Formats: sequence, C-alpha cells, structure tokens
Amino acid sequence: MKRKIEGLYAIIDATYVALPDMERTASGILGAGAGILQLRAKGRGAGPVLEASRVLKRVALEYGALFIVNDRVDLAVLSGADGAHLGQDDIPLPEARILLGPDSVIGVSTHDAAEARRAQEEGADYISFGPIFSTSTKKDAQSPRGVEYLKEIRKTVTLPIVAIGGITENNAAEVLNAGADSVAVISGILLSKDVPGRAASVISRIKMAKGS
Ligand code: TZP
Ligand code: MG
Repeated sequence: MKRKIEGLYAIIDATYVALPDMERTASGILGAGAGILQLRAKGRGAGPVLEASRVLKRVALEYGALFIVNDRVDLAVLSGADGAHLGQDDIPLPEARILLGPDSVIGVSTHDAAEARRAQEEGADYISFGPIFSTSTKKDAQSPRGVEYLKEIRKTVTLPIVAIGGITENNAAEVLNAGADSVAVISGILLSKDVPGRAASVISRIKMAKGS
C-alpha cells in the first residue's frame, strides 16, 4: 500500500517497549491518529521480531495505517509489511526493491545532502533526515543537523522528508515549518506515562502547524 508520507511517523522501538507489549502500544498510538508505524528492534532475534511484525501489521491494517519494518527487509517481506526502512549500511535500495516489490514503501536514512540525493536517484519513496536535535535513543547518532540543514535538504529533494531525532510535541511545528512532511518520534511518545495521550498531542501540534 503506497500511502502519503505525512503527519506522525510513530516508531515503536524495542529499547522502550518489550516485544509482547507492542500490540497494545501500537493500538494506542494508531488509535490516536498516527498514519505510519515503524517497528525498530535492533539486536533482537529474527523469530520474535517476525512475530511482532505480523502482529503490528495486523493492528496497522485495522487502523488503515502503513506498517514499515526497520533494517530487516527479510522480515518485512515475511510479515507482509507495507515496506522497509533502510540505513546507509543495510541492503542497498535497488536490491531491497527486488525483494519487496515495486509497490512497497522504502525509506532511507540520510544525514546529508549527498545521501538524500542518492536515495532519490535510486528510487526511495521517502527519506528520513536527522538527527535534527540531539537524541539519546540512537547511541551512534551523528551530530544534530538542526532545522537550517533540514531547509537545505528540502531544496535538494522532492521526496517526502521524515525528520527524526529529538522530536517532541514542543518542536514538531518548527520542524514541519522547516520543510519536513512528517516527524518521526520515538522517546517523545514512548517515554510518556500516557502513550496514546502523548501521541494525540503530537498529532494535534502537527495539525496546527499544517493549518488543518
Ligand atoms: N535515527 C536518527 S535519530 C534516531 C534515529 C533512529 C533516534 C530518534 O529517537 P528519538 O527518541 O525520537 O530522539
Ligand atoms: Mg538500519
């Protein structure tokens, strides 16, 4: 399912949510109105991650949302996910496209203009760009790029841009105003005691920023 990349791009990260708890967390976030859900489970065994992917795909389908698997193209295919998100060291995009098919949604992590341009040339459906702000979720994250760099990336590619890194309800509007189509949020939602409530407030800030 190709679907517009916009609004909240919610990432359920196994660092913050145990695999068996993901179904409930995903329902809360999708029920709050997120249109895109990604499973990020670095370093976890393929079997449990495949199981979680199948569960999350089912939940996403219930809410009409897009479901993307981070890193693992194989598990994206096996779980019937809508697509995969590739880092710079993952399976290259052309090969991932062979496995996932032409209708899948493939995103690529980018950190500078050259990577963004290449992802577009190779046929990515969207790019992520970041980290915009500092983040403690990704231990090997590069230095924060800031919103001025995001504005440059906006001029470099026509692809949808998902901004990532340190995004919260308090800075989401600034990031969208700098040219992002969508904001990816991990700790800004998952560390809340009220995950659905926090997702709803991020979404309401996004809607305000977009004037909708
Ligand atoms: N890529 C760049 S920053 C980041 C990833 C996966 C982590 C973002 O997490 P958070 O908690 O929203 O800052
Ligand atoms: Mg990756």
